[in-house]
Amino acid sequence: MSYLSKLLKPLLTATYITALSFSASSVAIAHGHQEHNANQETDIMVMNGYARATFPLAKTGAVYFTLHNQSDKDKILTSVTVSKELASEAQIHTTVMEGDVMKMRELADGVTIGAGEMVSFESGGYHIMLLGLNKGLVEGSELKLTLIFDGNDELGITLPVKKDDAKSHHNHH
Ligand SMILES: [Cu+2]
Repeated sequence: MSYLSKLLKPLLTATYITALSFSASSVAIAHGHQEHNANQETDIMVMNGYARATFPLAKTGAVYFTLHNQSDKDKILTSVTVSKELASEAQIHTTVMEGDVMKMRELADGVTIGAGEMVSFESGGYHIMLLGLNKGLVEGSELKLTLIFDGNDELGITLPVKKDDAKSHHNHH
């Protein structure tokens, strides 16, 4: 073996190892991100979530989404928390008819999502009520909430703030 090839061989090997470890760490980052989105701790998938945009001085706001329980056990959404910078409190509400009047009521025991089932939180039904908003909910901004299942499983979600869509207008009778 010539002097030159003795010198080059370890250099080439070192380059090869560097390239390999670089691609391995890229894969690890991408994989970690995917796991985060799958919310494997709770087995709950949050779909079509949004908060309804309000005028700037509004003190209350509503959040809607569909929860899909992908586990084989019933799960109870027991409470929801929101950053104190955004609002003073988040409550789980339902909408009931009292005579001809639609009224909202807090569900202190939460909402059960049966094993494998989907439950929609939508205008005129279940919703998350934000109380004591500091600056209203600005269209195009984002909102972070923590959903708590069975009293201790936390699921952090980020939802867009959007204007009322045609469907929810349809429900205002
Ligand atoms: Cu409400």
